[in-house]
Amino acid sequence: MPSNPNKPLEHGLANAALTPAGATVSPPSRLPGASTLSEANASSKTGTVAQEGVNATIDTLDRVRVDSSGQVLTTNQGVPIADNQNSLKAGPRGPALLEDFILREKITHFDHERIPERIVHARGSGAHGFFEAYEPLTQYTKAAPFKEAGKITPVFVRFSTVAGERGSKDTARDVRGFAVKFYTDEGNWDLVGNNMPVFFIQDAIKFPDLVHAVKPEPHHQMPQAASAHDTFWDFVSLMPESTHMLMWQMSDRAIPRSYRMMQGFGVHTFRLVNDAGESFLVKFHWQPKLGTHSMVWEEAVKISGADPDFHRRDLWEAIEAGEYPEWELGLQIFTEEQAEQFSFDILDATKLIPEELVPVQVVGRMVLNRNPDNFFAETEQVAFCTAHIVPGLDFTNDPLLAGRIHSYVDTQISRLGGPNFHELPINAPIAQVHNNQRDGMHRQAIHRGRVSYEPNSLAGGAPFQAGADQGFASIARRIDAKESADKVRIKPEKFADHYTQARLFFESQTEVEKAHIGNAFRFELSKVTVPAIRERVVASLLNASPELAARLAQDLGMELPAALPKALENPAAPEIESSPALSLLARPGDGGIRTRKIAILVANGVEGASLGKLVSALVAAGAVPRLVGARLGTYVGAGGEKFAADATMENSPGFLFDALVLPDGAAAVESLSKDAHTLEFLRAQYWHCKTILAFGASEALLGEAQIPLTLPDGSADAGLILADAANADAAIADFISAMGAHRHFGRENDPTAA
Ligand code: HDD
Repeated sequence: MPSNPNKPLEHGLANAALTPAGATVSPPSRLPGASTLSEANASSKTGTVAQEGVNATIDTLDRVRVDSSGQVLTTNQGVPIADNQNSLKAGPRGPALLEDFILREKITHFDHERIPERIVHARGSGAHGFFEAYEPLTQYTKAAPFKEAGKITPVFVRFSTVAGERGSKDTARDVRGFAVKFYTDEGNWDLVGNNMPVFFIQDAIKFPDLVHAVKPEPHHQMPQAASAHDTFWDFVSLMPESTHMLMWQMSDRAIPRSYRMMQGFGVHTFRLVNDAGESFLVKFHWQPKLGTHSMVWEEAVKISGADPDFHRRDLWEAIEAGEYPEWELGLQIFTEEQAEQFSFDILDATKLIPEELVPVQVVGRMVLNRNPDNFFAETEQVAFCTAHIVPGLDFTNDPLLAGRIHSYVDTQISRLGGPNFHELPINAPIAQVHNNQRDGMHRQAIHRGRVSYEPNSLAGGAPFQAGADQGFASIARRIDAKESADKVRIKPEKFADHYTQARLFFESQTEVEKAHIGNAFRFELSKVTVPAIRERVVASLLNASPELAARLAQDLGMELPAALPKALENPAAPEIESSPALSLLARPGDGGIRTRKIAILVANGVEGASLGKLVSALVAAGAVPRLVGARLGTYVGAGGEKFAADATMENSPGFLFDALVLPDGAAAVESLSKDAHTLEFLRAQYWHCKTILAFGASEALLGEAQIPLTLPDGSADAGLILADAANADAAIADFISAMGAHRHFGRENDPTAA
């Protein structure tokens, strides 16, 4: 089969002539006479009202999809292969022959199947979807996705960790990448953000240093996907501007429960530009519909062993199940004049704009509704570049952004093997591409005619400049209203305030979150082998939070050092001291349990009636119950009912589930109690603060696992529900509502802090 199934049609040939007998050729998605890749993808595919389950992006990939079902095996030249088992040899026991072009093509291709992994964000997962605008935003921007209510723009999104290599675990303590490619009618717009709204450094010139510090140490390539080592903390302790970001990175944001349950941020201040050429400053926020939820650290560590693909699997399974993850896009729109009044500089990526100063205005939603067909072709080859913006958007002078505008295009050239990476199907815009750029490695487009320059008369002057009305035009602005524009290597004054917002973040957390931040610093610094580095970190933190620094000094068994000298002794007074929106727990979602995974332990003799009711209630609430036994196969209940186990306690340990149900039935409880996995399962659920429902006789298992029935302060544990046959309905309802609270942190018991 030809690799392009539409080839015969493009050339006006009858299908039958080049198609193996019985095979069908899909209709051409490529327009006859089209001269570039993107012309195949008419933008009329957008602009309709969002339809759940329909995704305009993927239609455009039809021309490159290969369906080999029922087809004959061929070489890359389309030559049918008679034998794929034996290489060509001089006799059955003779030497293999150089002539064997089939063997050589296969091996040669295989030898080159890997491309360099991303220098950062190598580990990631992607999905297709769409963005839908709620209202026209034309008063602020002429950008295509915001032109009218109901406007649909296809997107491809890639989530990632930063430090680990391509095959590393998903649940590392790390920042998560949140990169969105909008295939707009007027070209591709890449919003390449993270799940945290600030960054470690203020100037791109420090990025290679930051990355070299956090990556495995160069002499022995350890540790993998972890910041808990000397070089990272050495660097950041010498860069106090990183303090605010360190607070975020040590918070539970760095161990999200799911990609579907984390926020995304564009980080930098960007510009919106309207038709009249007026510009407004803007920050981008993605808010997950499921709320923001995280793991606890010990759970993340264990999951990384039991299922290193935990987040990848979670995203994939949710989309396959039709539980499409959804985020709302929020904008903080503000003016230059407002920005000048702020106590911080909006060009400084280590600062955020508290929602109390500029509220977040929700302008649309993004739904991810299709998994990629092929990981390499889509998720690996997708190339995000901060330089990819469209008319209606513009940059600011953020010096971190400036470096990024260069870096992403540059890195794709080496990662994807040349300057034509925009022609890869996943990267090709749905807007048409017409320019005089030619040739280069792996060029796909076949340009017609002899003109590849401008101005020209031989092609009637085409392609023409669009002009400022239609085309992208950088807005004209004075470089700096206040100062002369001397060439300098200095920072604006407010950049030197490294601690005010670090304090704001810490003070905005709940007590539980503060404790987790402290634990995370303690863990990381306890892995640092050079005491002077630990001291420097604590000395720096003292400027942000004496409470945190004092706790750390105690936990690390060291004297509280003197505070690190500050770059700016008297920064401008902050507008606010606390911003509740910065707490992860401030966005619980709707309290529902959709897509939550629940383990129901089973053994022979389980009491079936309560389990039947439970499963129906969980499924009705959108949750995913799984029967977990000591082995796979069928178990027989007390009433003779049959239950098939979906998983075993060995292959799916307790920490992979959001909640646990222990069944009733004396015989079942007895056999479960004899299996050490049961008690491990139960303890993991309990100490990771998850909801547990124990039916009837299974209460005995709680005792065996030494699970306290009340919280350490003596109060009732809302996440531990005991049920008997009489109150089963009420208990199931309590279980579902307790699970909606996600975690029951009152159980936490930190020996060092005690
Ligand atoms: Fe970056 C990848 C996000 C600063 C240079 N970055 C990359 C990805 C994300 C971010 C999400 C993965 C994209 C994908 O899934 O393919 N990076 C950020 C954010 C930053 C940031 C939110 C700060 C606000 N990055 C940053 C700087 C530089 C880079 C300052 C260089 C000067 N980033 C890169 C890169 C990567 C990258 C080397 C590696 C792979 C790639 O671009 O495609 O160019």
